Order: sequence, then C-alpha cells, then structure tokens
Amino acid sequence: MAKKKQDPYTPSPADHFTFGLWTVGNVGRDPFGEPTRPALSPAETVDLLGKAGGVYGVNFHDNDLVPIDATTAESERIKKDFRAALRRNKIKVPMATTNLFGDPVFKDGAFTSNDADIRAYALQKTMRAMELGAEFGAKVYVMWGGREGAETDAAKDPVLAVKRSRDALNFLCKFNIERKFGYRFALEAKPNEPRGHIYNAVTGSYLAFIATLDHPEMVGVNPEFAHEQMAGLNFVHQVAAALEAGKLFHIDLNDQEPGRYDQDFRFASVNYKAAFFLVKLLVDYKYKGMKHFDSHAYRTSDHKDVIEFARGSMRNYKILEAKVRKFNNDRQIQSLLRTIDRQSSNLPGGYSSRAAKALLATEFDRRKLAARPLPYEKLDQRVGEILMGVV
Ligand code: GLT
Ligand code: MN
Ligand code: MN
Repeated sequence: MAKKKQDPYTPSPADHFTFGLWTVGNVGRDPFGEPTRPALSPAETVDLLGKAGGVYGVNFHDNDLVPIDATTAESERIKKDFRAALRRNKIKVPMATTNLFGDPVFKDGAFTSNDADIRAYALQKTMRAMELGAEFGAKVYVMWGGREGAETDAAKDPVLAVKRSRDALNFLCKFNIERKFGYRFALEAKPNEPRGHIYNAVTGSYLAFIATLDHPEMVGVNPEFAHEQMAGLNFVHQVAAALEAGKLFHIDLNDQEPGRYDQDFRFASVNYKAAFFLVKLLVDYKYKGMKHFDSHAYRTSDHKDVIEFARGSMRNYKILEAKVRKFNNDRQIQSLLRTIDRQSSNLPGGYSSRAAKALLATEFDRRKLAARPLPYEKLDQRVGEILMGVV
C-alpha cells in the first residue's frame, strides 16, 4: 500500500505551539448565558491537547490548576494527576500566570487597588503562583492586568497606579532572583474589558514602563493579537516595536473583529492578511519563543469540535508560514522590493560636523524624488493573490 503523504501543515512540538488550561478548557460561558460544555479537569484538558497532536505546552493561571479554596490534600491530588497527564502526553508547562481578576476581592484591581491590604494579597498570591509555576518548570511568567483600570477616573489616581505597578514588579523581580526561579516576566496590554479602561492599553505603554524598572532585563511583553485589534490598531507594528527592543518574551495568538466584544477567536479565522504579516514578522525576525493560542472555541462547539479548534489554530499558523516562504521566494515581489529600497550616499551613516555640513550643502531635486515610482498597488495585489491561493 502506498504510504500516506505527510500533510505539510501538521504541527510538531518543535513549532512551540502552546494552549492554556483556560483556553481549550473554556466552558462557553458568556455575559448572557451559562456554560455550554462540561468542565474538564486539568488532566483531562491535557489529554484533549494530546489528542489534538503536535502541541508543545500547556500554560495555566494558579487557579486553573488549583481552585482558590482547595485544601492541601486536594491540591496535591490535582497536581499529581496533572503531572501524570503531562508525562503521558509529552506536554510541557512553559508559562504560568496569576488569576488577579476573577475573585471579587480584585474587583477594583490587584497591584493598583486603592486598598493596601488587597495590594499585599495580590503580591502574596503572585508569589505563591510563581512557586506553583516553578514546580512545573515554567520559565515565562505572564502578567495581564485585566482589572488594573477604572470606569471613572474619580476613583483612582492614574499616576499612583503606575507607581504601584512598578513597586509590585520590582518586588517580584527580587523574589524571582532570591528564589532562583529564572522567570522572565511578560507584561500583556489590553485597552478595555473587563474594565471600562485598562491602564497600559497597548504594548508600547509597557515598553516605556519596563525601562523604569529596577530589573528591566528580566521583563518583556506578551502582546495579544486581539487586544490591539479591539482598538482598531495595527498589531504587527506593536510586535515589531517589542522585537526591535529585544522584549518579545511571549505572544498570544487569536483573532478579533474590531469594534466587537472580546471575541478571542481561533487564530487567523478573521483577519487573514494581518495574521499573515504577523507570521511574516515572527519568521523573518526568527522569533524563538512560545506561540500561545489565547483563544477559545465558539460557544456552539462540543469537545470534539474544541479539538478541531486547537488543530485549526496550529494549522493556520503553519499555512501562513508556507505563505511567508512563498512571499520571500516570489521573484515578482522580490524584484518590486528591490526597486523600492533605494540607497543614497547623501544620507549620513551617523552624525559628524562634516556630515552635517555636507548634508546642509546638498541640493535635492524635490520634484524628481517625488516622481520616483512606488508600485504598491502591484505589490499588494500580488500578496493578495498569494494569500488567496491563485499563484
Ligand atoms: C485572560 C485574558 C488573556 C490573558 C490571560 C492571562 S487570562 O483569558 O483574556 O488575554 O492572556 O492572564
Ligand atoms: Mn484576549
Ligand atoms: Mn492573552
């Protein structure tokens, strides 16, 4: 019998695709309706990822694994089952994080709460969650300040919020050093939802904030596709800024229509073109970190369809990777790009008094420069044809 040809879009652990317990474990609750899928235990969730195939890792919030009110005995049993599931499915835990948004105690934020006892509790909960993540070998620690924000700016001082966030991060970096966890922190921005306004609305805000920390080298970002997309911004540009700064420690992949509710759709299920340019950026700049699908299946899906959701997420990434190769090897595109990239000896490499003097003395023919062709219509049409599969 002829051997079945391997599908070129089949994922493997070498792709570093990861999911969260909260993503494939999502039960389909929304603000208007109850769960539509039965809850899976953490071990069962790992088995589901094993069935999807090719998954590298599973990430968790402290309370995705161990419920907030679990006894020590319950917690030990859950961890034992989870560890066994990780082993039998050959799945790792590359990232951990803290749930600082679900419990009512965090209704007005955690690190930026007006209540110093709540700020202390948030620090303690994070330290314990860091211990939990380290038990499973996590090396990236994500911080998403979902409740760090306000509906009315009468309630909280936004300058103090920045200072309080810095104090918390500085404290946790020192804890990380003292306990030798070896974590790299990855800060995740979002403009709104669940708060009316979340502080640090975009990835770029965090890039500026990181530079003010005691240990900036230990802290980077975890941009999420849907979060910049929600605000109608260009996600690729935010990721590019993070990459250029050496701060892309982790990435959350999903999809979202701008101007809608927080959809967390399957990666590349809506915005093919933006997803393509994102994958191109990650491929061209050799991003080596985890590619985490922070999304969930439609509320209409059963567990069987959740597996399809997981497979589809990875498959879409692999398909877009193949499209990137096509773009990078396409003769028409490459020749157009060469025409566009014009070099000139008039542009100084760096500053010197001589270079400044020479530049001041140079005569430019403004009209001639303006008349140089920029065939971007042709270029973009070719990209579209590659994406639509006709070339
Ligand atoms: C939550 C949020 C995500 C964050 C997770 C990490 S939790 O699902 O919507 O964007 O990445 O706390
Ligand atoms: Mn999201
Ligand atoms: Mn996310």
